[in-house]
Formats: sequence, C-alpha cells, structure tokens
Amino acid sequence: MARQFDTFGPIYRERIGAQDTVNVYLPGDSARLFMVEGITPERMVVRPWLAYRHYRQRSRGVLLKSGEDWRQTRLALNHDIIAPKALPPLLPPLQSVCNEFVSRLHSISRPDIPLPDLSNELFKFALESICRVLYGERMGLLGDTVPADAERFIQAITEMFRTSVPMLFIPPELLRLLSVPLWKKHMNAWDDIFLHAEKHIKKVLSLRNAKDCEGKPPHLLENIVTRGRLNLEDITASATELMAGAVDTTSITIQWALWELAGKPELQELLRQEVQRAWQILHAGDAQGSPETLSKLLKDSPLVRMTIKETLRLHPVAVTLQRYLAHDVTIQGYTIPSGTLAQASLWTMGRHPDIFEDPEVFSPKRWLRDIHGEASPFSKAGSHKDEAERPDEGVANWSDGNEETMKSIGSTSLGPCNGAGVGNTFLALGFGFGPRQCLGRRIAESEMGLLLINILRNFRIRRFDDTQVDTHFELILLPSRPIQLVFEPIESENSNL
Ligand code: 2DC
Repeated sequence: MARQFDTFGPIYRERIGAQDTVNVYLPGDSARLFMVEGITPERMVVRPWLAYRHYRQRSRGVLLKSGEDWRQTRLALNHDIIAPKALPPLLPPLQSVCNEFVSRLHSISRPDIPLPDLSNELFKFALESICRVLYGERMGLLGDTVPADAERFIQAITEMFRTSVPMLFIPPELLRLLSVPLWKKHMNAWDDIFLHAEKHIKKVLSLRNAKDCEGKPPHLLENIVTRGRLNLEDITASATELMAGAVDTTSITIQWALWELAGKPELQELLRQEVQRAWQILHAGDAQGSPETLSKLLKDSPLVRMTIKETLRLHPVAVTLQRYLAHDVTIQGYTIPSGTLAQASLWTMGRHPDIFEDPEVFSPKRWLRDIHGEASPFSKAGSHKDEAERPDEGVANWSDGNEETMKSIGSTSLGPCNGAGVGNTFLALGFGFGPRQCLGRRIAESEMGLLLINILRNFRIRRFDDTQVDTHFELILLPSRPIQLVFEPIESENSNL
C-alpha cells in the first residue's frame, strides 16, 4: 500500500473483487472520511467471521452487528465499558493482575538470559486482565500451571486471526463446500473461543442468580446485565468478542513497546523516573491502589501514555481503518460517492516522512505540546506545533455520534493538506475514531499503561539481540519473530515486591 501511495499520490482507487475502494493516508483526508461515516458507521466485514456465526447459528455481537441494531447494542455497552466514569473501578483489578505479573517476572527472569516465551507470558497477562474486569474472576494464569482450557483459548485466538487472512480473498462459503482444512481450522478456532467464553459467562451468571456473589467485587458483566438494556444472548455474544479481542491486541502492543524501550536505555530511564515519582502517591498501605490513586498514577505518567501512542504509530494493530461512506465527499479534489469503501492506511501514515519527522525514530516526546517554542515534533508540512498532549482525544465522543469532535475540528479548517488544523486526533488513530472506535480502548490503554508502569519500576529491560524485527500480517500486525528481552530486577527499597 505504501508503494501504491508513492506511485499514485495521497489518494488512489482500487478494485477489490467486485468492490471499489478508495485509499488515503493523510490525517486531513482521514478526518474527511470520518465526517461522512454516518451515525451507524460500518467497516469492511471479515467474511469468515460472519460465516461462522451463520453456520453455527450464533448471534453476532457488537463487533459484527450493523445498522440500528449495532447502534442500540453499542450505546448500551458504552455506559459500562468506555464511558469515562466506568474506568476508575476497573483500575484496582487491573493493578492486581500487574502485581501478579511482576511477581511472575521476578520468579522466571534470569540474569543475562532472555525471558522464555515473553509473548505467551503477555497473552496470559492480557487474558487474566480481561477476565478480572469482565467477570471479576481470578483465572490463576500467572502461576506455574496454566489451566489447559485457557491455554487452548489463547491458541484459538491466534489461530482465528491467522486463518482469516486467506479468506479475505476467497469466499469462505466456497472453502466450506470444498471442505478445505483452512475453513475447518477457522471453525474450530471460533468453537474453542465460544465454548471457553460461554463457560465463564454461564458460571458468572449462575452465581449471580444464586445470590452467591456477595462480597465479590463488581464486574462489567454484572453491570451490563443489571442495566437491563440487552438480552442475554446479545450480552454473551458481545462479551465473547470483547474477551477474544482483548488478548493478542494488547499483548502484542506491549511487546512492541518493551522492544522499543529496550533499545533506548536513556528514554527508559526517563520513563522510570517519571513512574517512580508518580508512584509515590501509592503508599505502603495502599499498594493495590484505590480507583482514585490509580487514576492519578496514570494521569501523572504522561510519558507512559505517549509511549503507548508512539508504539501504535509505528506498530498499529490494524493496518487500515475502513468505513463505507454514508454521504458523498470530496477528498483531494475527487468526489467519492456514498457507499464506497474508503480505507485510511495507519501503516503508511505512521511511517511517512511528510507527516512525522524522522518517522523511523521511536520518540514518545513528539506527542508533547511544543510549549517552549522548540522545533515542532512533527514534520513541518504537518504544522502541528501547538497541539497539546491530549490523552482523551477521540474518546470524548464515546457517547452518541462524533459531532463534538467534529465541531472542535471545524470542517472549514480541513485543508487538502496533511492534517493541518486537525490536531493530534487524526494522527493517533490506533483505536480508530468516532462511535465505532475500539470499545475496549479505555481498558486497553489503562491496562497497558499500568503494566508499563509496574514493569519499569521493577526491571531494567535489555534487548538480547539487536537484529531487526519485521512486521507480519496475520489479520492483525505482529512481530515477525519472537522478541527476546532480558529483565533485570532493580534493587529498590520502595519497590514493594
Ligand atoms: C485487517 O484487509 C485487514 O479491532 C483487512 O479487536 C481489513 C480489516 C478488517 C477488520 C479489521 C482488521 C482489518 C484488523 C483487526 C480489526 C478488524 C476489525 C476489528 C479487529 C481492527 C484491518 C480488532 C483487532 C478486534 C478483534 C476482535 C476479535 C474478537 C475478532
């Protein structure tokens, strides 16, 4: 895609199968695209995912629903999952998983030897985290023995993503007819995902009915059921998707962040200082942290938040964002008719020298407001000089439509250029934008932020080897080889572990 942009310029048309698509990457053009996404935005459907629901007669959750049905489900879930006030109560359970993860790192790390299977350790961390907040359950994945069904669930998600790729181009219906092994593998992967998720959901709901949950911390599933806006079938479908969507995505992003920080000891030290300063508010008696102290901890660690943004710039989970246009729109002088599938390439944008100065350099500080009149963190062409680091961009409009953000952008300020006037919002699109952006965004951001904080104050991270790591496309983008890092414990009186 980056090559096509080089050849054709900032916008080009392509026919994929029977479908016309238009591709862009400049932030200003992405902004225009999202202005016409309508109130029930739709992205490209991953056909094998839909086909599985069809053949197994399972309901679609919020991930795969469309139209008004999607909107009602999404609005109901927003309250408990992505509304600002929903977050603080989730922080203590997330922090307790971080504590367990750090203990595990202490017990399995060895001097000068890379941590064995970092990727799987982080998968387990991510699954434990989502189960803790979604079901209030302790899965015990960070001990020495891992329940076999959890291990299978983790493998099934990776397999589901991997086997989706060839079916982006070959209709799954055909593969099913020919009983191709790939289709069977894909079905089996989703079966494993659903069986495991449903087991948990049933258990949690039956405990709830048995009024056996007194004294147990509240959890998202409980809140969603109590709210009473969705039926159990809908809740189960969406909870399964949330659970499956929360494992590879966050753990791979953390892996990339650690890889980048391990390659920059000075930056790592700077972050460590910030984190140690911010940590002081958690005093001895409150090591687990209350919702308030943990919110403050994250708020006082801006460099950590910028590190996550910077990681997603170079290593986005999704290679593109897509929307079917709800209205005609003019981009770069071309009028694109409503109904067209438009794609914004996150990969191209994040690595383009016209948009980011020295794009290959990992530099979280480029997201900082240029208060001292120093050179702009962004390439001159972008002129983003006055943008403050705004952790909540794009999330402000979690509720209903994206009018608020659009108003703040002001449609008149949208030039045909590289996003001048659109602020940071369309430069940091790792979680998408608008009412269909990632539902798990706040949970993922806090979970990754807390984990980085906990790791940084307890360990120095070093690369075991410096060989370049490429990026593979397995529906989501991931490292081409295992990332090998050495975790060196930091002796410190106030690292209370
Ligand atoms: C992959 O050409 C490339 O958030 C394709 O948490 C177009 C495409 C369509 C849908 C995208 C996908 C790409 C990347 C992964 C995404 C997915 C929609 C949701 C999914 C972006 C860009 C993801 C990672 C979800 C996964 C949830 C899980 C339960 C399946």
